[in-house]
Amino acid sequence: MIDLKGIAEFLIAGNAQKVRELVQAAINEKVGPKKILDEGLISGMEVVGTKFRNCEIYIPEVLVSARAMHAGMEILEPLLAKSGVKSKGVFLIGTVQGDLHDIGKNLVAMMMKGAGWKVIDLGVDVDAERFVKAALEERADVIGLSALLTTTMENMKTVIELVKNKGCEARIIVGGAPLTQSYADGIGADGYAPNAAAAVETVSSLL
Ligand code: B1M
Repeated sequence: MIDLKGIAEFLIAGNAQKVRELVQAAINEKVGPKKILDEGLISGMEVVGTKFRNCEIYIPEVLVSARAMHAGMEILEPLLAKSGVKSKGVFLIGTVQGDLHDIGKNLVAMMMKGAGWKVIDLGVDVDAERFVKAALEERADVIGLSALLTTTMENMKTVIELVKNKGCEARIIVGGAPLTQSYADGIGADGYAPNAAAAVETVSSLL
């Protein structure tokens, strides 16, 4: 009996070992990788996102669930690639130039991956040229900019301007502790999200 619900439940509980075992068992039983992804891993990560947004769980629990998600994805990813399953789109993310904070950015990346996006993480201290070059090369649908410092959040505007000047059509979402919706509007971002769960919703609403 294939236990896709169990995969979701163990992912929510952050049990990477069990997620790995159940994903492998489902593959052995010839369940399609897309079905395992949607009804097991993504379904579990959606619950994690909702609980996080409602403050029923906190960052450590999300990180543990994300680790369980990775454990399942490690097995599934090659099969998904082989079966030609399409991701929801390409999401490029990085922390802007001068800023080394990456915990929040990593959470957003994990949640987006959990929601079925191909995520390209450029890391920290990423300048505008690198964002644009990568967005064009990878044909990014959405670029995510993270900043934790009041001094570096200004660098988001530089990225947004360069993206537009270079004719890159990717939409841009911004986030990070010092950001607000009105700041995001002021610098011409397409979207703003106050947390990682909201980022998934905002990105989906942009396309
Ligand atoms: Co730094 N730091 N820090 N720091 N640090 C802050 C941000 C600060 C508020 C602390 C303080 O003074 N109270 C302050 C900023 C003040 C300001 O600008 N007004 C500060 C400072 C000043 C500094 C240094 C300048 C300190 C120094 O050297 N004198 C220095 C700067 C280094 C640099 O970046 N160039 C520095 C260094 C560091 C460490 C390296 C030690 C470490 C970072 C480690 C790492 O990230 N790998 C660090 C840490 C850990 C913090 C605090 C304590 C925690 C940040 C964090 O990870 N929060 C922070 C104080 C605080 O916030 N309490 C602080 C948890 C994380 C999950 O939240 O990143 O906000 P957050 O992400 C959230 C949302 O904001 C949102 O979703 C996430 C999850 O829900 N989000 C997005 C984030 N990115 C998003 C992108 C999106 C959407 C949503 O779309 C793309």
